[in-house]
Amino acid sequence: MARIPAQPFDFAIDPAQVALVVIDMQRDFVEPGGFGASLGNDVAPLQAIIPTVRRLLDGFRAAGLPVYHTRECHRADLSDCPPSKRLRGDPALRIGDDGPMGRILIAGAPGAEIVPELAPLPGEVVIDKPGKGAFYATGLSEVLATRKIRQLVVAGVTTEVCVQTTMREANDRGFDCILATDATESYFPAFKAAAIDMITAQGGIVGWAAPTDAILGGLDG
Ligand code: C5J
Repeated sequence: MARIPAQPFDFAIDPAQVALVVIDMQRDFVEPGGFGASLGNDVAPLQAIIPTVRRLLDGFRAAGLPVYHTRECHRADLSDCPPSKRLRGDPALRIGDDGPMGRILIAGAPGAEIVPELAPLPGEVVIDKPGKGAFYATGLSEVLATRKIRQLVVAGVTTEVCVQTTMREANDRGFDCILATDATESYFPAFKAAAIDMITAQGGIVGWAAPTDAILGGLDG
């Protein structure tokens, strides 16, 4: 088992039990002209992590290790999008409304697709999730159990929303999680920093954090 230098202390990565989970690198969150940008967010920092997320993906693929992708999206009839979710945010542009890249966060809409640079390869599992966490109302637990995965490297957007929620869900289910700090991003730099602090505080109450190079070095080791 290789040791990855990480916060709050080294992470012992076990290639037999580890998987990469890439959260919601979807056009509507990341690309100019998408949902996130339409709400007035600067998407440039999210776009900037695409090459780093790609390096993580390529490292896991080259090592023959499992990779999972998630997409935040809903059924066309919105039966899986409760008012507690749909009615939050800007009333001018809500989940299910017609947006610049099709209906906002509806399965099958162009904006709900993963950015082409990070497109899943044939055979890679894509988890469509109606919640912020990747475990809520999805088959992710079962998929990971089938492969006997116990450790997750986590990347994607946004750090303090879907990434952090997924790490908390995973930790409660017994997974050791490490966040790739330069392969995750937020529209709000202070929220990203705070999320990393919250994850790693108190002896790693939610998990670990390390840059991509350190994680890939652990795969090599
Ligand atoms: C948000 C996400 N921020 N993927 N979604 O609404 O973090």
